Amino acid sequence: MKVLVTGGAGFIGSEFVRQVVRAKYTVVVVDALTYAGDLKRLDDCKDKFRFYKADISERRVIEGVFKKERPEIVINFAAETHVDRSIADAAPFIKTNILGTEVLLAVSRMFGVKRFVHISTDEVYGDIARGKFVENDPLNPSSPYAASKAAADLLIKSYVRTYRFPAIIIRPSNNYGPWQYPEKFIPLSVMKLFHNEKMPLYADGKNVREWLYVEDCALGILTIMKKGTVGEVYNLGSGIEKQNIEVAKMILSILTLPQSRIEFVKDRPGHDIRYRLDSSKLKRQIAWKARVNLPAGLRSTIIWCRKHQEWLSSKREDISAFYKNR
Ligand code: NAD
Ligand code: TDX
Repeated sequence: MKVLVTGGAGFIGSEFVRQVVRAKYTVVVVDALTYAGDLKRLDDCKDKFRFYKADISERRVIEGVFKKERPEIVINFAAETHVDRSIADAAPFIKTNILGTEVLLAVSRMFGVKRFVHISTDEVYGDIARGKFVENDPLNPSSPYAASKAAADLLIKSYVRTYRFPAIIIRPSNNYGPWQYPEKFIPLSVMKLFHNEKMPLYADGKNVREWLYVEDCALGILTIMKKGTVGEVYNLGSGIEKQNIEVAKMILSILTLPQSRIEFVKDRPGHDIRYRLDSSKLKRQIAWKARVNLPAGLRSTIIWCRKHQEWLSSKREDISAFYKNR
């Protein structure tokens, strides 16, 4: 089977590419290589896939790739992904996450793709003070990022209903692990600590996220790609929920640094209080379960960050330029 992976040079996409190559699929990667994309993530399997530097919102270019490659499965990771950037400027989020998804849907339909797997997010539901979100809960996004992801989900649902288009939507919770772009909370904090800076915690640090190790997430996606039912939505969460301040303290303890290295900073506007997914549908239907616990995942992420300080540092200028201009 030939799989076309968009956003394969990104954080989760690259881990998925490694796993799908290992599973002996023929793999084609499409990625625009934005600030967040980096082919270095795929150095260890670079001769195992064909690569196209292309923007998913450019219909003619995407048609050209499909004409040449004729993929049977399409899996869409490509997106603008940082909530803070979407608050500063929503336009690229609309272009890639909504228009880009529409182009992929239209072209996949035109070429008779057998299975279209879209990577959505837990953020489409908004936040939840108590309990867990199930797949048919209403979408109630808080940030422009989450709104653009929710729009894509609705478009896909309309394709399923109108054209019987064979799509599956997956909604993962917060990922962390090797190769995450260090604008996101965990690698940003580790990188700052390495540079003798403080880790910035928004507000009082009490916001809650459900943390999923990237290898577990990619394996979950691969399993759903193989065994999932078309037309369905699957939540993909670890069940490991923690306040940001608890995560911060765990990182400091691994690095044997004092809690005075935490700095409370101005909150993100519209900051979602708590995310939590009910992933029992996935466990019931497909038998997937997260394997990596948070202490072990954080430890290996920090070891990875130490080994890849040069890569992390190469992104520092871009990240401080963004946060300076906020
Ligand atoms: P990332 O920002 O690390 O990577 C995104 C990739 O998409 C990059 O390689 C980038 O170059 C590429 N890209 C961006 N715009 C493009 C375009 N117009 N055309 C082609 N390629 C383009 O993101 P990630 O963290 O790996 O997230 C992957 C997917 O998973 C996204 O759809 C995101 O919404 C979703 N998701 C992420 C998380 C998380 O915690 N990281 C959680 C839930 C869902
Ligand atoms: O400097 C920071 N300080 C801080 O306290 C940053 C960057 C974040 N935070 C907080 C905000 C969140 O409560 O940490 C938590 C995690 O923040 P992010 O890493 O920005 O992730 P989040 O906003 O939760 O969104 C992530 O998970 C869902 C991904 O970036 C999305 O792409 C995914 O859909």
